[in-house]
Amino acid sequence: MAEAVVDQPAKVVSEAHGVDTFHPPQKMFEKHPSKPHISNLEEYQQLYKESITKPHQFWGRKARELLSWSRDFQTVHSGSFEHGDNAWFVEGQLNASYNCVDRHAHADPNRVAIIYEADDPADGRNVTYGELLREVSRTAWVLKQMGVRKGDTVAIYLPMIPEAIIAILACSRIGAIHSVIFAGFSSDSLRDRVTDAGSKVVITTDEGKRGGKLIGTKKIVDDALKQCPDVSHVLVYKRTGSEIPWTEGRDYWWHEEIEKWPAYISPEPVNSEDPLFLLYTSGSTGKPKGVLHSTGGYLLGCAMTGKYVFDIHPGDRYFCGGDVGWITGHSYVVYAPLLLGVTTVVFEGTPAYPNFSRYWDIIEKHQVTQFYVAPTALRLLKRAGDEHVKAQMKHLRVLGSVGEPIAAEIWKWYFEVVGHEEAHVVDTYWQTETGSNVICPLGGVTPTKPGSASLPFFGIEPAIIDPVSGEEIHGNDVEGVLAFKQPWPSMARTVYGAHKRYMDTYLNVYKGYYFTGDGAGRDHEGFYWIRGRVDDVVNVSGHRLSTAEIEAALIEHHSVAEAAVVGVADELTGQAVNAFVAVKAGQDANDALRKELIMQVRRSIGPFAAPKAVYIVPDMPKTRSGKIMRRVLRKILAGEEDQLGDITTLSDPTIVERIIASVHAAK
Ligand code: 6R9
Repeated sequence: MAEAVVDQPAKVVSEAHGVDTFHPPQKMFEKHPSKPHISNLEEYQQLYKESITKPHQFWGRKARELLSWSRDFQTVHSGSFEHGDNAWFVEGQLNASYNCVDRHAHADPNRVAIIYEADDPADGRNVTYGELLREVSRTAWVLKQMGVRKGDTVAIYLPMIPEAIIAILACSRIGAIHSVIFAGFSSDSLRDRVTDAGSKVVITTDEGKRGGKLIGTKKIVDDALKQCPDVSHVLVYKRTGSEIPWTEGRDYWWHEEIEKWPAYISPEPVNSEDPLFLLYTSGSTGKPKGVLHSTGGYLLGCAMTGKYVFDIHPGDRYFCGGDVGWITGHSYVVYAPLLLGVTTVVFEGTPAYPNFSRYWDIIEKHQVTQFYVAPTALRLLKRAGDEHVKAQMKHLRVLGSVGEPIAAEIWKWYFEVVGHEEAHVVDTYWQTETGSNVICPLGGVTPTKPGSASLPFFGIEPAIIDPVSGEEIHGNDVEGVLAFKQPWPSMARTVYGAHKRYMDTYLNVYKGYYFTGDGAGRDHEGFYWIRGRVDDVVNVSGHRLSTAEIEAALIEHHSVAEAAVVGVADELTGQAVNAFVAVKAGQDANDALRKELIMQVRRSIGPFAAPKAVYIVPDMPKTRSGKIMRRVLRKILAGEEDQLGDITTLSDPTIVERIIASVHAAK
């Protein structure tokens, strides 16, 4: 049992550093169906040590324990960072859809695999593992009949409906590579991704439904395909039944096609290193990169983190609010829960529709045990007010956070107001390229500090590097950029068609390391604090400041809803801090508030970090996945409003004009 942890009080204040340490709450253990997979921090440390010093032994054992292989492997790992040729479970063969579906369908066909929570709370349905096997098989047949072969890429442009999972698994069933494109992307972005991947088949819906609004997905596909002559087939799932344009001989209805085929197709065994999927992600410059993940290593990363970070146990109902169009949706809506044979919630809507209680109502209704979301959503919901959080949500054991640093204030709100201090908050740091969580607490095990992603996951050996000298900085209480010293199974293998770009972005920056692109600190206890992308670092009079840290200070002010900080060139200090702030409803935006905010940062971090200017704006320029595009803010301040670059990925491109107007009014 987890006595060592359970006996701790829920919260201990480390006075010397002024940071609170939280232990997994006692109540979490009381409502637990059994107990966490790992008993205590010491057991984590032992296993962690084994994963670093004997990775072959550790990963070989875990790969056999958590995945089913149609052919066993002899070589656990080969290759190196230097050569960019890492390979895992080399001789092994397996099939992703078999691991996600068949194993559980055989054991218990009536177990619910997917809870589909539709945009309209009155709609939705459940899909059992037995049904999932039949649906995936039929769809796999359809793809095959359309000419899709092992190693081909299939573009999936679908909203958050069960068919997105079915399409993903149907690809993997026949050894095809899925390339999911977030269904909020414009037709131009879709075109670029379909072309780069060379996809000949596109899967979409007639329309999507989100937050009560209709999205013309098929129309966007049609626009994109005007410039994709190689696409031969479009498979269209009927979601709303609206009239849509149709191209005979190219477009096919999902429901008509699947009827023609048997409910079973045998899974195609693939080599462990065969690609499973491509996912496009934006770099700091240039065109989006098609990050490629291979099969065995990626699946193991998902299963391992699902099990240990989220404490997944049989019978759990797991709800990740991420979209399948992003890596969070791939790993934690689809693969982790299904590999472990539990129920995953697929939510089509938004947290604000029909009202701000939507997430909490879903969690209550389906007795969700683990919830995983980005801080941006939590900020929105906190701003909306605690009165929307009426649900008890008493089955929740783990509350995850992902995608950006979570400010202590938001962390505490998540823990207290959402979790009633009965669930363990896990702030998970990772990237599209890492495949699965890399720095993260283990649910029910690791003590946490609000704002710290805590300790490395198994097999991850972090290094803090001095960006100026390029040397690793050893010891604790250090700051620098974050890199990893040894390969891990779920790391991306290449950038599709651009291996040199892969090498230059991740492996050639610091020889012998994988470079994350993030700044990080390691505190006196070895806990990691992610400071944000290194391109968001501001250097003021030789003080290296994290924009995230200043933002966290600003957000502590009771009037502030969201804050974004950028560095602008300054004659005197090299760079100066400029802050953009969106205030809560009903708060006045005036000079007094600006002064208070500057004081807030001075108080919280130090006078050197004080913003030189504070702009109060109606909202932030955010990508559809909720990340603030600071590049846009920097350009506006530099007076380069005509050189904003690609802003089509903003969730609301019209916000830019309004921000420009606010900045001009203030100047
Ligand atoms: C999973 C995901 C990756 C970047 C990453 C970092 C930021 C992600 C974070 C976090 C602080 C966390 N990031 N998780 N920063 N704390 N818990 O978001 O993948 O879209 O590729 O973004 O997101 O900057 O480098 P991706």
